[in-house]
Amino acid sequence: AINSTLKAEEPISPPIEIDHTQLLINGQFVDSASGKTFPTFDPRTGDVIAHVAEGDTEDVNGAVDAARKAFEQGPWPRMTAYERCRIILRCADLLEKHIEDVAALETWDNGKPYEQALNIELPMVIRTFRYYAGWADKIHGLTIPADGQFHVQTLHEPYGVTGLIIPWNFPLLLYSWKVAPSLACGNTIVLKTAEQTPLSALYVSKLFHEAGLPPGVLNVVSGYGATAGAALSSHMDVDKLSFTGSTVTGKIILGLAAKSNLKPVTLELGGKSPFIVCEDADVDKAVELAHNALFFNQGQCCVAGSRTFVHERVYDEFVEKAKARALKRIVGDPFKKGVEQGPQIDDAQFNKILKYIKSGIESGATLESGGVRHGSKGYYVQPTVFSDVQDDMLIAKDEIFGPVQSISKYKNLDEVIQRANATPFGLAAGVFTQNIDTANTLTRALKAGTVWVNCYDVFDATIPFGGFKMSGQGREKGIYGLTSFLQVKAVVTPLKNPAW
Ligand code: TXE
Repeated sequence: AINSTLKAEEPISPPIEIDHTQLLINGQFVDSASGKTFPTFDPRTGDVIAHVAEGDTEDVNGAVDAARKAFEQGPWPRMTAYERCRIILRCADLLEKHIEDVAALETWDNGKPYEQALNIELPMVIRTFRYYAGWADKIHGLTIPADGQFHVQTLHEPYGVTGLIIPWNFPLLLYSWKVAPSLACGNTIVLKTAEQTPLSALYVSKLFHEAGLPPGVLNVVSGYGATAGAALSSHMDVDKLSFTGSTVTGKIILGLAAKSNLKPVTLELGGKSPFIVCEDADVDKAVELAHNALFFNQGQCCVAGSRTFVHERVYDEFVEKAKARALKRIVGDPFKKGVEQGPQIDDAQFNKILKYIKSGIESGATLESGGVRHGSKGYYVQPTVFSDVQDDMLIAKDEIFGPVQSISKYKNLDEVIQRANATPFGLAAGVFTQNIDTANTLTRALKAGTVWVNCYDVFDATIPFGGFKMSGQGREKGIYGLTSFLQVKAVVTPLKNPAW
């Protein structure tokens, strides 16, 4: 069991005992069919935390069979919606009871600050489960006054077996955005976690079985993308896919879905989100917001405000203060109290980020702070700020997914609108102004799935989230996230006695 007496201020090494490393299929923890395992690493050191069962095609097939059986013959879609609601609520209660253990597991596997996992993310996960539990008995169709003598109604039905593929940057939060609405609608699930962070989903899915989830409803297959992920995406008996990850992988998954059974796909992909600081902005507040918009979660956020556009009138002051703020950022062991930034997820991401920093320097941006690794072990990167960033530089175009802030100067609103939209991405945008007309102009002009005005990273369970352009298809959270797990059936019945 995980040591629940863990104190945030005491870095723990080795932290905790890992209970669950096998695949979870049909309510049972089992080894992979091949018997193979893969290591998951502690990003603080690069040391192996545990060896986890490595799922592949045969395991995915078994998990899909279990999910199919649970959907066609099991109690889950047949019980009353209120009973489903209560099971999901019990899941949330159990998660709340074990919140410290789960947060510790998340930090250990991912490297995110323990305080962030405990106080921000896990409460959001619990809230998401409760939010969607509440929807379970409020899903209903319409009656439609069609032409002719017919009674016409729509039934909003679950798809059946849903395949969920999630990344490593917010393992449990993204788990909740997909698992909770899928369950509320009465679907069954095969979940493929990211190979970097398989642990917390196994722990929490086990809790959910304790809460009364019938076997086969929620199956978890750990493993790699090109094997287990591809097998799930191209499976002929998966009815719906929901994926969060890179745009490159999103395209592959859409292709696999099209080539197999044409299953519908929801995609939440990468971003290069503009954060626009207008000339009338409160600079101190804007600096703090822009800092968090970029550096939160080690910069590993799909919505990271990774293009900071600052009006020329406040530009110099902004750059000075952004640099000072980055230099103050507390980087260190994510289990220590007060730490704002832990290590990046793995050596691949670490090296990718350092390469982009090098390219920023070489292309002529001004390095204001950071620029190198932090310490000598693990995957820590110093908070890095570039100013004088030009739109054609790689650091202004590609998703870096690390603690690298890029600041550019602009002169007027039309120019910044054009530049902010000149990207294939369209996930989010931030607007910082005290002028309501400027805010209204920007919120309408920006091509992004979310625009935050004088705030950033507000992620309530009720607010729809998703991308324009190559940042994705469909929406998660809120009622939009629910409907993406439902299909509509029109039922038409002749009226025998049209007089009534
Ligand atoms: O992502 P992948 P990676 C971006 C970010 C990051 C880059 C690469 O820029 O630097 O992507 O990260 C599974 N069929 N984002 O390589 O490949 C994989 O196993 C089916 C943004 O980690 O997209 C994992 O479970 N599945 C993003 C998931 O896809 C496949 C969050 C995500 O991995 C697969 C993460 C395949 N062929 C990275 N290949 C965000 N939107 O927040 C991989 N997977």
